[in-house]
Amino acid sequence: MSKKVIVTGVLGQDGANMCEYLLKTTGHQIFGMMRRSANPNFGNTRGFQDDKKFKFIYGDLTDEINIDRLVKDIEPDFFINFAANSFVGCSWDMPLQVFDVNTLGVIRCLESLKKFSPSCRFYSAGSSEQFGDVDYSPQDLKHPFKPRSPYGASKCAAHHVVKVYRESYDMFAVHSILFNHEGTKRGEEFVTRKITKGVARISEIIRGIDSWRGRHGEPAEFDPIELGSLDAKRDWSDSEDFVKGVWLMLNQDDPKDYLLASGETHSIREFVEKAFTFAEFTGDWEGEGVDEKYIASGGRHKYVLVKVNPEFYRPAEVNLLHGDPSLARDELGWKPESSFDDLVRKMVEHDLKNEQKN
Ligand code: NDP
Ligand code: GDR
Repeated sequence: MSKKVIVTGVLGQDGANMCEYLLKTTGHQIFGMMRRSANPNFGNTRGFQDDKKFKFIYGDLTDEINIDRLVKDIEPDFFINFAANSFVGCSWDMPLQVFDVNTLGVIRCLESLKKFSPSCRFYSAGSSEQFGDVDYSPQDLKHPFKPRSPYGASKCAAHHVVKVYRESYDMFAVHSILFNHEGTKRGEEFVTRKITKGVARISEIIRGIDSWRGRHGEPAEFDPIELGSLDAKRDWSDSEDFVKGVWLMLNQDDPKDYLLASGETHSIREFVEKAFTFAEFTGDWEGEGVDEKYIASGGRHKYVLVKVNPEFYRPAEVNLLHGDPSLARDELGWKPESSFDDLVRKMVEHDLKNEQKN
């Protein structure tokens, strides 16, 4: 039977991937919530926004009148909340806004559902940032919460709130922990997309110049990719795999929190090397700390591909994240289809193609 699904954060990465997945695999009516903006970017929704089963709705998690009205009017069967201020890096600059959206926003959704659609199944997007300064690896659901940023703290608070509503009001509400997940819809300020966009830009410039091919000509001129911590390690997966896992969680008999991760960890440095490899460049790291650079090897010129800019260091860093997805594998039958190499290759190829079109 056709169900009604509200997906928040539809213009973002996961919201768009979830809508796309549900439109492909279910006959459900999907309501994609976007907030009002003067110049919205529909890049992530273009592939499905004209589907008859899809409808945009305006909503903002900071406005309870708005959430109440939407829930009352639609009476959703599923409410999948991907909306958030999701950028850890800016959360020190706007901690109140981060808590307003990421924590109070979750309370607003739960309150509306409790009042107007109590049997609706609610998903809240938890984060590996909740583990923060980790005690052991790989992290599982028993790992204590030790957040290192206002963002991480806001997601810990949301985690407790969801549990309280589940236990107090018998609601189907889950807040499952997602480790980093990326893809071609990823925002450009996140490190993976920043790297793959940078690789595509630099690759196009260098390849457009004869000197790289060993002929004559001036060296290419370009700005290197500027990064902060190169040694931080993350457990990266593909967002398209994760939305399938979230949908499985929402279709269990009983509400329960899970953890989605690849089970592997890689440093930013490794991501850089891999991304350049897929654009057919190799390089060597030279220097240390803020003077460290990634220099292209094998060409006629000593091109600096990446350099460190301390502006991108964080007030407190999460140095290592490495998740244990075995519970989701054993109980949901979920496992990621994309490997680390698949993910990096897909993002680089996508950005190279876009760069060539420009
Ligand atoms: P994005 O930043 O790509 O998308 C977040 C979306 O939320 C955006 O479309 C944004 O709108 C919307 N939004 C922000 N504030 C509000 C608000 N006040 N009201 C309504 N909508 C709002 O994030 P992702 O898709 O990557 O992440 C989805 C969720 O998963 C987030 O909750 C994130 O914290 C969490 N998460 C993500 C992980 C990842 O690696 N991607 C890992 C762990 C958790 P606009 O487009 O207008 O800016
Ligand atoms: P993260 O993702 O903070 O893990 O949060 P991000 O890609 O921003 O950072 C990952 C790591 O890379 C280091 N880094 C840089 N990061 C950015 N953005 N820009 C840089 O130039 C740069 N240089 C190095 C960071 O310091 C960090 O260690 C993501 C988000 O999707 C959250 O919403 C989500 O909850 C977590 O993943 C799990």
